Amino acid sequence: MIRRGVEEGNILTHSADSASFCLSLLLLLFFLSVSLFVDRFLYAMRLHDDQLRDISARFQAEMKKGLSAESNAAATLKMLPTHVCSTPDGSENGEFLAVDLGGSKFKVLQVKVRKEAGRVRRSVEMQEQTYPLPKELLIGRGVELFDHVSECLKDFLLQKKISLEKKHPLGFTFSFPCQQTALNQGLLLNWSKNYWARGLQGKDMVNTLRQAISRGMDVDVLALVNDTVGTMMTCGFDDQHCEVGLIIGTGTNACYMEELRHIDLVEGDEGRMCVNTEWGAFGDDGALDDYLTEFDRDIDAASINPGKQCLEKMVSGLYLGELVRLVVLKMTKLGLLFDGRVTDALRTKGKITTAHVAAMEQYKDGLKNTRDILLDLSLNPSPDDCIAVQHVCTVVSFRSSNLVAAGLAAILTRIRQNRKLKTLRITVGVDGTVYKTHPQYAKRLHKVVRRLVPDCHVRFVLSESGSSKGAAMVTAVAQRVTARRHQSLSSFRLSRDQLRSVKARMRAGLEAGLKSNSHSPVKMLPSYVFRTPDGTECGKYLALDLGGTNFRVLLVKIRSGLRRSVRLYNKLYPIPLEIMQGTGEEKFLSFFFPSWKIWTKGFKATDCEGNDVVDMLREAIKRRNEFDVDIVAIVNDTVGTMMSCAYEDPQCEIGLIAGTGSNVCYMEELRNIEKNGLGEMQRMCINTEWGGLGEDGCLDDIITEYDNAVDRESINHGRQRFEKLTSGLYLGEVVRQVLLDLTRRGLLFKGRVTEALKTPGIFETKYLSQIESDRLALLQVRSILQHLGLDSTCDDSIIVKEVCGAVSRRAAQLCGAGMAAVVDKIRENRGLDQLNITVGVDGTLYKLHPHFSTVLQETVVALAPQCYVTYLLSEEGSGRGAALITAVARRDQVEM
Ligand code: 0WK
Ligand code: 0WK
Ligand code: BGC
Ligand code: BGC
Repeated sequence: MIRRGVEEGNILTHSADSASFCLSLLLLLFFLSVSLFVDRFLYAMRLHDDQLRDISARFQAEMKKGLSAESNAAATLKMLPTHVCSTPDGSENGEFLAVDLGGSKFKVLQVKVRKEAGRVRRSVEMQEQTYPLPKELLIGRGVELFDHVSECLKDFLLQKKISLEKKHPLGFTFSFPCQQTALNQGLLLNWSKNYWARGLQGKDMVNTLRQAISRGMDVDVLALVNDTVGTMMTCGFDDQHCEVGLIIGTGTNACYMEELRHIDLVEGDEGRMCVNTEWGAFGDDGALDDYLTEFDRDIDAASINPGKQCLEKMVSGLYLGELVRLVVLKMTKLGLLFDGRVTDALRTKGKITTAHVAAMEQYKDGLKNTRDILLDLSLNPSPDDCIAVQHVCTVVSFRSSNLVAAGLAAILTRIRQNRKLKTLRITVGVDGTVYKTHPQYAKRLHKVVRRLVPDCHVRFVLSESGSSKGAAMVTAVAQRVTARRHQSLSSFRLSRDQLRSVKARMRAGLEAGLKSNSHSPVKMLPSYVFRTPDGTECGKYLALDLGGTNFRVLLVKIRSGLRRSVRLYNKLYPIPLEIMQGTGEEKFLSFFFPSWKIWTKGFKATDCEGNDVVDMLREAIKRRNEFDVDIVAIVNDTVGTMMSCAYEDPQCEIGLIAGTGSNVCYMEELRNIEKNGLGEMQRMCINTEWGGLGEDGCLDDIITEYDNAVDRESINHGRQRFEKLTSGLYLGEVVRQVLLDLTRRGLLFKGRVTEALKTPGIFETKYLSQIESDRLALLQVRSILQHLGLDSTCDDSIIVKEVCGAVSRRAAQLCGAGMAAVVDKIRENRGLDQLNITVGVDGTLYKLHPHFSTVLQETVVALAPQCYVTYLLSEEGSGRGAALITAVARRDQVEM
């Protein structure tokens, strides 16, 4: 009663009759005098509002320092990005496991979030199990600590009869500072509280847990969450205004939703992200030195992490009891308490716990508890000793709540200023034994906060179910995003068996195409090139190179003999779209389409298909009547590329183009080519035109809805299906279709389908190469998207990069499967167990994409292990090859 009176400063109103009035007045005065005497002794711990405002201002300054990339390293408030970008939005759903490590209790939980039919609100069911955490594990080998976590997790699954076979998404609440670059990744910066397990600092805690878990359980660790973040999300489940998480427990810390544009350590400037302030370290640089007392210094010196966690050691449960003990010990040594008689117990570290402090400050039984506790310390307390010690507790715990209030005030002010609000309405989710169990802590804190930030309407919500419900929410979001994303991208992931079957289908296409009167979509066009160059070629030749990204005119000088060489001069000419899709007459000579067959890629000039292009070119040259050329050869770019490379490497018998289009040629045995009038040479180069594979539906099982959309919008609907899965003209469009779908489903670009995203051809394949380059930071991905008029967040950039990767990887694998079919056919043609062969390659996709060539080569190795394939990049383009072919043809004409 008296104590409450003192606390609230209105004692005299309670006692009506004169005698008891005098008694209570006496008691009050006695109480006050003792308290005042303690107040004087602990003057340095009694912080008034100006001091709190001063601390709050220092705190705000340090927050800014921590948010800025330049000063973060020096900042004590590490302001760690958590990659949690939104509070629960009602769509979370599913069953999740959660591990809660770092608080006073180590818990394993299962959280079921369900949307029941006909009910607006989702229900959350939780089952949990607390497991012991032997002290030696906290300071032993880190792997043993995580092995213990894994054993408890297994025990939990068995106990709760949760299937071990089923894959369980898991959210890991880990209450220590972690540097995170993603939700499912976090490097431990340092231990705190009473944890000091060896070998884990700097390690990824998600991987560490995954490695520990692997035995006999199928658990997918999807999110690493700090307990403050888990607490904010838990309270955010019921209160959308909850954007701050606060822990006052064994340790102390806070997180809040910061504007992304202020977080330098994360790319993106739209929206918000939750930042884990790790405020326990505030003061580690001396910023609180003028408020530190000798007791704080003693606590720090005796701790397992001296010099670290300055604020935490003034505030949190691991230290409050010890602070009280040190104060009481000092006062006793000074003869101010217990007549100066110090006991061993009082000298013993940890003998007064924070639970004791809470008990001593109980309204009703506080003094009695104090007496009992002091007796337990073998002390013989007088009544005023008890009052004094109780008041020491009050001063110590009051300072704690005041310091927390100062930190919170800094955070709330920053949020209000970020949002340019006059008044901020916000909820703070709280957890931790000190806040929960100390009788007056919460009230004191609320009061001081409201005094320090009157322009913030703050609601405090105690987290009833710990931080794991929140961790489950974060995991649910992660799972949903990942699942949806993976779902869209899973159709691009081809298994080894699927690739083997594509190889077999390509092989079947090659075989069928060689048949006379075949209708195989793989045209297998004879090139009439019977052998590769042998160095005897010589002469000066013109060459035209039409069909790739650039149209080139070349002059090629070939010298034979010892000083054999090929020198060429070339000039690039743009081909305006209106000519590509105008009349045939407006262009021609030696080019790279299935001559007198069909246009492919971006070409659609009229009156060409089915006509002899050599004639058309001759006509065109005649129409100009300015010069005379003798068109000797028409060569497909694959053949030109093979010849050009074969000039360097005689083993080169395959030409591959992975560029705007996609195609391959190779030296086939004449006996296998059923087409008429092909002479008695041994081999001939066949232009496969493999781009047509799938026109008969043989690829429909791997073709996705996105590919069909690209085909529908192309100028040659239903044609070149393999090409549309593998070549540069289309990959960007496939990516655009996937991004469009993900955006329409709200998984990307905040669901905003912009005109840019709807514009065919806007996502050129060159962007894939740029976006997938390992050197490119997410920021640059964002600037590419920006350039395309697509405003994106950092998560968006990650998703776009993943989509580009999935589409280009599939393209490279499919080309690899096709190439495996070709090299295995050549090997079998020649009855070889092993084939050594070189592929001449050209094309911007193969040359410029960071991973395409590697993935293609790896796929060939996997699907054609008996073929040792060397890849030779064609430096000079296929024009050189065309000139070499012309030289051979010329010489053959002369010899005939
Ligand atoms: C309960 C939460 C846990 C957090 C703890 C903090 O579930 O994640 O670490 O509160 O309070 P303490 O147990 O340290 O007092
Ligand atoms: C360069 C060759 C040309 C071929 C082109 C293919 O000289 O004949 O068509 O490569 O690559 P793209 O330019 O389509 O990427
Ligand atoms: C840790 C924080 C944690 C806090 C509360 C501190 O020691 O560094 O990560 O949130 O304790 O558990
Ligand atoms: C054409 C081929 C050419 C390939 C690479 C395809 O569209 O049909 O003839 O080799 O593109 O340029």
